[in-house]
Amino acid sequence: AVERITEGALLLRAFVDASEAAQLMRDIATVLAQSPLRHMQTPGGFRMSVAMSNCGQYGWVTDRRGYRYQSLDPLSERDWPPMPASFLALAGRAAEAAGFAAFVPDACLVNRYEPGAKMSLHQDRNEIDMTQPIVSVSLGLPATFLFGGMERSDKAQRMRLDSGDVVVWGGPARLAFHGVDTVRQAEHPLTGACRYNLTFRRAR
Ligand code: MD3
Ligand code: FE
Repeated sequence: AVERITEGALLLRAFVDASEAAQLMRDIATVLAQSPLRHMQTPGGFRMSVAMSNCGQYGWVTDRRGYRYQSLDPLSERDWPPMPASFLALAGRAAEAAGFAAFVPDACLVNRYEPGAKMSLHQDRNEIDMTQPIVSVSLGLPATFLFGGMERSDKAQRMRLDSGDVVVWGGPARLAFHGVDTVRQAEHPLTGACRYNLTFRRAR
């Protein structure tokens, strides 16, 4: 089923089936064996509750110096791991279903939420070409996604994202404020006690 969240944003419920999800989890493990999850620091000096890693040509990082994309993993000082074929195929298929032809992401941020983790309202504005969509894939524990407006002070809509749900953000929605409410303790057969989110972007 496809739901329109707002102009430019489509929610593809249960877009990922169980066998594809299992393949994605194997490929996440391969990525994380090379570039482990870590709790990055915000420019203000706070430790993020979400643990992150990346794959693809560029990775999103934050530290005391700011938010940015870079081609080297600051932990390993090596390239990020390559984007697995399963990731590229899913991102392209989801973007196409939402009307974005030929989406080829050069960055994939892997977010892991343990119970208690959250992501405060923010905009994604480190990418160069804002006409390129962002594709996000949820796996494991459910979360309440917060979708605000174009101003930080706009009241946020809340929506539940379940394992297998995919959202494609483009057009006017691309610069909307968004976040994730605190993930609640539970167990999921795919991931155990956590939620993974893959966000596919065109950084450069
Ligand atoms: C709306 N991640 O990594 S994915 C992020 O569930 C991020 O981990 C959340 O926000 C997560 O930056 C939300 C959904 C999402 C991703 C990018 C967006 C929504 C977006 C960009 C613009 C508008
Ligand atoms: Fe975001």
